[in-house]
Amino acid sequence: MASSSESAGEGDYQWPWYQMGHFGINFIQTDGSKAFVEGDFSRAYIKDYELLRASKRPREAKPEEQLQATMSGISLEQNETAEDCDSNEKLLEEKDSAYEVLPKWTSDKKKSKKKKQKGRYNYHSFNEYWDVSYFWLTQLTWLNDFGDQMTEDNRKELTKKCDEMKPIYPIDQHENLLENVDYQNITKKMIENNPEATYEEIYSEHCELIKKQAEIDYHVFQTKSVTRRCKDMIARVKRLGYAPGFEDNQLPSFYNLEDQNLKREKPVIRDVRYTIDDLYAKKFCGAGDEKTDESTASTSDSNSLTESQSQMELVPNGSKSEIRFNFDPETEQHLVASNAEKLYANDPEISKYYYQRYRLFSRLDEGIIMDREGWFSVTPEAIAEHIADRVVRNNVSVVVDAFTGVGGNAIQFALRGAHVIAIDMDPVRLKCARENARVYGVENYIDFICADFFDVAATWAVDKKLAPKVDAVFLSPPWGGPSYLKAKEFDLATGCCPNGVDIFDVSLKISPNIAYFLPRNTKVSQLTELAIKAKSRMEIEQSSLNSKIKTITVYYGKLAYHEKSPKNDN
Ligand code: MGP
Ligand code: SAH
Repeated sequence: MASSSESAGEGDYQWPWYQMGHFGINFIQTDGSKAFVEGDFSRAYIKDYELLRASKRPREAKPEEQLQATMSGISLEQNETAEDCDSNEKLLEEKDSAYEVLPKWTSDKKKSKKKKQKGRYNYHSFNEYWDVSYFWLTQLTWLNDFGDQMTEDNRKELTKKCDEMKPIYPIDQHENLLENVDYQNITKKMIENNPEATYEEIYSEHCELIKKQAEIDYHVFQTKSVTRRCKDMIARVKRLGYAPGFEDNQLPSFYNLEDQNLKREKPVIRDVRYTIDDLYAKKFCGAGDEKTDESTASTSDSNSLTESQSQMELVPNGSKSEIRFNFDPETEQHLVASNAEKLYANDPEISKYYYQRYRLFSRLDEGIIMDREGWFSVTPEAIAEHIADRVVRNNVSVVVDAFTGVGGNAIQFALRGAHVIAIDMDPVRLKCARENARVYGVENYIDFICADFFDVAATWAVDKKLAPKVDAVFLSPPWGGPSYLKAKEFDLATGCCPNGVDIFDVSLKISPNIAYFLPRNTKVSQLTELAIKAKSRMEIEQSSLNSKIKTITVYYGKLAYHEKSPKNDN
């Protein structure tokens, strides 16, 4: 490999990027055939200090302290009780300690009443759920484990209280809490290991363990809810008879890459079979406002369906219907990014991003909306700008953003002059993307398609008539959550969800020009294997943001660095 100080990114790129090295690898494949992959390593030097500084964290808002505050319902009251009964001296054998150690439940009565008035309730963060459920969760499980060490009266009293404490809307996993094995004898091990432990020590450990388990359950529940709302949405779309695509494989030829001022006419998308954009609905289908039975039909499904129903309206129009997504500022304040400080105050995983908020969207205060996953997966604006700068040139004018999320990349592709086909299977996130594109003034240059990317690719492969001519595909799938850096190397196949190798395979059916946005610790060997499939050169570009390598973007096809390779020094 030879290194080169040559600037590959000289010219009109906003951020400089450099070729760092060139490689050629011979492979002998499992079937014995030979393959050769040629490619480059490069690095883009991107800076957003100003945006980072503008997002600064106020001194008093330390998430650790706030986390403590949330726990205070347990720990503070527990301390009071501990003082009251001088319980340091009371060991396991003393009958009533198991009951007296419990903090008093008072204030939550109000909270549960409040929830009742609201009717069906969606929790927008684990802390919100924990806030209404921790007394019940910790005390009912305590009763289950240690009830036999209480007096009959106290046991009865606690049983009654637990009933009152139960939140009106526990998550599915907690509906029959005592039948859930994960919550049985959760602290018993600790006693086995430390028979001298006081009830205070045991109870404190008990609360920690219950919280950890509840958090796991909450995230499983949320993930399932999102999956349900995606499936539900897609099923509805299919029932309406929509197919994702464009009739006559034509997108309008209004793209003028020379037009840096973006003075383009509003694109006229002909015969869009399925779009969530209500502008198109009005223009092409003359959509009215009346809801169909389908949109108002209530189902017994929880959380997810309520949410997706509130997100969309199915609008009848004679034999045709159109799907509209409208952000409702009254009921969806939890999505407003500038409000997120409170919502995620005790969620360090997300508040970390809040204090970098303007680097995600420099116009965040102008109406950007995001759900929880949006916060940790949106591409920082400066990186998205650079990727768009790399992708939207050399006559690339139609870009498929296969995993649009809340639109960080789609917006930049459109700002750079591309027409974007933005796909996401989550109606809530796609709605965020559309609203965010509106904030940046580019919603008319983006087609929003709520569908599973695999379905779209399969439809376009089978029905060539529906497939638009696509110049490049951008891939930024889920990496399995913020913990993707925990493993030394990120496995493309098992780390991405859906499988990252399958994603690449279907993308190749749409275009050989692919930009793949991935974790910085992705296995390089897997990336080169993709180049064999693509029969193309490749380039692995590290995005250095303020001197820290944040992510990588791997370019295939004509998006990869194409200059003659530098001479090998050896
Ligand atoms: P990060 O986890 O914040 O890394 O992700 P960082 O900043 O190095 O964290 P630290 O704790 O090591 O300092 C960096 C960026 O990767 C995010 O801002 C997102 O743009 C992107 N990203 C992160 N996740 C978990 C995903 C994901 O699941 N999908 C996609 N497409 N991008 C992600
Ligand atoms: N680049 C985006 C972030 C993408 S996060 C941004 O800057 O905002 C990944 C997205 O992929 C999520 O929104 C998720 O809903 C979506 N997704 C996951 N599986 C999908 C599939 N099979 N088809 C389409 N979208 C999918």
